Amino acid sequence: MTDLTLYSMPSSGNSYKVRMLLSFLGLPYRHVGMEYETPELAKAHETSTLPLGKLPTLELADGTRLPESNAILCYLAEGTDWMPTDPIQRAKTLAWMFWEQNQHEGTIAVRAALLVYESRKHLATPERLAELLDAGHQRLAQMNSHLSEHDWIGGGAPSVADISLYAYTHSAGTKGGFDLDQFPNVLAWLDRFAALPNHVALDEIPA
Ligand SMILES: N[C@@H](CCC(=O)N[C@@H](CS)C(=O)NCC(=O)O)C(=O)O
Repeated sequence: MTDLTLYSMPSSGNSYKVRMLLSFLGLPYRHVGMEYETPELAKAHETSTLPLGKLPTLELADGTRLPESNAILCYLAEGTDWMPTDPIQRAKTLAWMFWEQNQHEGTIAVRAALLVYESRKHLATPERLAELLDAGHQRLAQMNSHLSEHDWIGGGAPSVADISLYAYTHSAGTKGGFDLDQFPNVLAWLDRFAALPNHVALDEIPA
């Protein structure tokens, strides 16, 4: 029996972030998977299972449900090596996580979603794809520049900021059509991250 239940979308990077940290921390959890446009997700909306109407949502032992991937990462990482205690380091780590949501996800994940999900394909006009390609490459260039001086996004050690940014960057080439070869520091960081003990792949879903 486990205290944690994760409502998550198997194909989504936001849900992947939480599955990744739960694995790094060795925390057992019950996984409730819901894909786009499935009866399970429709039911979750009808019954208001998801506080902000989105996945991932983490349910704690007392029934509290936490939404927002990066907020869940912060909750789980509290008191562990994944969240810096020094206020400046912590603020820098959080800054990258806010940037992930307001700059990175909206370009890199959105372009991949337009190409991958059937229901979004009608929105994938050549103009929109070109605009997102350019914007995504700019975001990757920012990461590449930062990673020329740091091994990890938050600085000297892996943190929740790395988990947050890894989720959609690792598949930016394969799903989003971005040219990662232009960004060698990003590629080296992806390899470093994937070599961490207990790293899980996107499709490694608990039974
Ligand atoms: N900012 C949120 C985004 C959550 C989000 O948009 N989740 C999508 C999957 S990536 C979802 O739940 N879609 C299902 C729906 O909207 O019905 C987070 O980081 O958790």
